[in-house]
Parts: sequence; C-alpha cells; structure tokens
Amino acid sequence: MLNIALSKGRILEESLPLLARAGIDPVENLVFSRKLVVATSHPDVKLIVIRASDVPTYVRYGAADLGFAGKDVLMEYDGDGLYELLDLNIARCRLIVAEPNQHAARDDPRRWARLRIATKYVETTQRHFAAKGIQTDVIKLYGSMELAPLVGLSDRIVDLVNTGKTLKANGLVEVEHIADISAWLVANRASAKMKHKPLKALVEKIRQAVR
Ligand code: PRT
Ligand code: MG
Repeated sequence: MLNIALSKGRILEESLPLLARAGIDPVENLVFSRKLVVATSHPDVKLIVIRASDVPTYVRYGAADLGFAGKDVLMEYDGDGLYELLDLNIARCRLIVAEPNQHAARDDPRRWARLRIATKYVETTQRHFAAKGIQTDVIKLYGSMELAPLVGLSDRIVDLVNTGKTLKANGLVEVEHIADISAWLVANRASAKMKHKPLKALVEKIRQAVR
C-alpha cells in the first residue's frame, strides 16, 4: 500500500485533476468529505488529507510514502528524510516582500539595514536577508500577514502572492521577489528504497500526468 499526503485548500483542488490523469480517483469527494484517509480507484493507493505545513512531517516519518507540498513549506523545513522528486507545476505563486504603498514611494531596497518583518516564513526570511547581510527582526504569524503593517505590528511582510489582489486591497505593494513557488512531489527516503518498484511506477504515472 502507498499513501499520498495532500493538503486541503488550493493544493487539493489542483491535485485532484492531476491525480485523475494519473489514474487515481478518490472513492469519495475529498473537498466535502470529513474523512482524513480515503481509498482510491487504484487498489494500492490511499490519500491522506492533512494541513499543508504538516505534509513534510508525515512524509519524513514514513506515515506517507509520497506528499504534495508547497515549495514555500519545503523551504521552511530542513530537507532531512525527504526527496524532492518533481515540480508538479500546480498551486503556483511567488514569495515576496511587501510594504505599504506610502513607504514604497520613498524606500530603496538597496539601503535596507534593519527590517521588522511579519511572516509565517521565519526561516526562509532570515536566510534570505542574512545572505544579503541585512539584519531582521522577524515576527512569526500564522496567517493574515497583510494586516501586520496596517496596524503597526511590522514595517514589511514576507508572504505569498498570486494575483496581487490581497496586497492591493490592503494598500501594500511588492518590493522584492524571493522565490517562485509551486507544489512539489516529495518522497520518504526509506520508502524510496524499500518500496522502490511500486513507488517508481506511481511516480512515473504522476510525471506523465504533469506533462
Ligand atoms: O493549513 P496551513 O495554514 O498550513 O496552510 P494554508 O491554510 O495556508 O493552506 P492553503 O490551502 O491556503 O495554501 C497552501 C499552499 O498553497 C501554500 O503553502 C502555497 O504553496 C500554495 N499557494 C499558492 C498559496 C497561494 N498560491 C496564495 N496565493 N497559498 C496562499 N496564498 C495566499 C497568500 O498567502 C495571500 O494571503 O493568498 C493570498 C494572496 O493571493 P492573491 O491572489 O490575492 O495575490
Ligand atoms: Mg489557510
């Protein structure tokens, strides 16, 4: 048996058509179902549905053989015990630095010295700015980062952007690009050895479905 870990929300919505093309259809509607483990049309494949940020953990400990995980989540997680096998080319967005419009007008990123940043991506933010020799005071949030500069919690945020509508609605503007993001197929290192044959066949089907 092979378990694939997915997360509710956008990754699930975009994963289902991809999995269908790979011949894997859940036996019940995962978008509405409250079940967390669901069998599929493939007799040897089960889907497990968890929080996006928990996918690397389930895969690392072998509770799932494969996972669909956002690159943003993977960058935040040290890669131990995981193989990043394949860019699934879904749930695409960008990780960026944003600040209020009125600051951006007279702000020059080349002069940044010490930044107060609110984000869910503490590790990635620290790594990004440390590499450029810029000091940061990072404030960890779990969501609604766009609010932080509006109420004086931080000067800037590091967050994901897709259409840019959320930034715009909150008077924020992108001032620096950190990374392009999409969901990746990840595998447990031990499963990759022990279940080599069935896993390889499944990965190959997913690879075809991405194309
Ligand atoms: O459960 P947990 O809190 O861990 O995750 P979650 O609730 O954030 O899950 P979900 O379903 O929202 O997103 C999971 C994954 O989707 C992320 O880890 C990314 O890999 C991917 N993804 C792709 C996005 C976006 N696009 C995205 N636009 N995740 C979040 N957003 C948010 C963004 O944070 C911002 O608030 O959407 C808003 C911006 O969208 P636009 O279109 O207005 O620019
Ligand atoms: Mg959410």
